[in-house]
Amino acid sequence: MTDSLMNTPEVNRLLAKVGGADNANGNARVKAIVQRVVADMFRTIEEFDITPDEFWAAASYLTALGQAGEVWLLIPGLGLETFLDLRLDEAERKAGIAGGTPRTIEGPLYVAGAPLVKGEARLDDGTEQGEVLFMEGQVRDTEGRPLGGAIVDVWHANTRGGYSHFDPTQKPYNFRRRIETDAEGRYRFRSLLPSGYACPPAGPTQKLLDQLGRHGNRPAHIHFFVSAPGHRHLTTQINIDGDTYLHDDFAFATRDGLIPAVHRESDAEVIRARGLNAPFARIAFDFVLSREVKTAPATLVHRDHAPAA
Ligand code: MBD
Ligand code: FE
Repeated sequence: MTDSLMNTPEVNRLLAKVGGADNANGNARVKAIVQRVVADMFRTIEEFDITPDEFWAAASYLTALGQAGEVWLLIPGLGLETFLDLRLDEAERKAGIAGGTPRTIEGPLYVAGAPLVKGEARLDDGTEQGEVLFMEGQVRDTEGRPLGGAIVDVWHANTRGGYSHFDPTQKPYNFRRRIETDAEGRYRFRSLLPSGYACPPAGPTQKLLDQLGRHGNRPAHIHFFVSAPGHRHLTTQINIDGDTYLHDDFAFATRDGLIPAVHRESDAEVIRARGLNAPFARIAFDFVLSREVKTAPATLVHRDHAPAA
């Protein structure tokens, strides 16, 4: 475009003023970033010849997104949360960190302060029918040494894809526990196989996804924070194999190494021995934590969470 306003003296002066480049106050990093982002918006408006009506529709959209509490939902939908993970992966590669369980995004539905139990937990409260899941494994370091006393903080959706706290029909901390590993680094829980999550169909996130020709579904998954003193905090998820959206996640969280086999146990003896009367699912999954190092960015991310109930 030959008649660009970008880089004209007038727009350059405007951008410098906007970002406070002409004053000595404020925060230098914030100033530089704001100036860049606003300049990028100017350029986008110009390049796409965005009309005032379109611009104000976007302003209304952002207002609605915040009012609906969906900022944290659109972020993974736009791949931004995955991009942050890719950057952490890259930083770890550069620092020579390798061999740990792959990370993937936290997502917006963690609640701090879930009940802490030793070794073994039941995550469902028994009020819901569904396919029983037994999941177990070991937490180890990259040398294969078991990490006893590690914390496996697990959370997942119910059989309708809803998360307690955000879904008022569930009791507090349903499908949420912190499990402390035993001396052999083992954890184990009984739960129900979750269903995938779908963005609220009438919400602003889905409204934008519609404009992009995209769905707002996630494959069924289980979230984990895994931590042990002296080791890098792991944020990850496993996917339930066989889900329609396994490789078509609106939040881009599916990764190699995070799709364990789901074994169906249909032996009548085994079913009875577990006190059940129907076939159940079984997943084995071990977590491997890397040693903490000073040369790589921290993986314990500080972000706002839903307040503990
Ligand atoms: C979820 O359960 C989730 O994990 C993400 C990333 C986004 C929306 C719902
Ligand atoms: Fe989730």
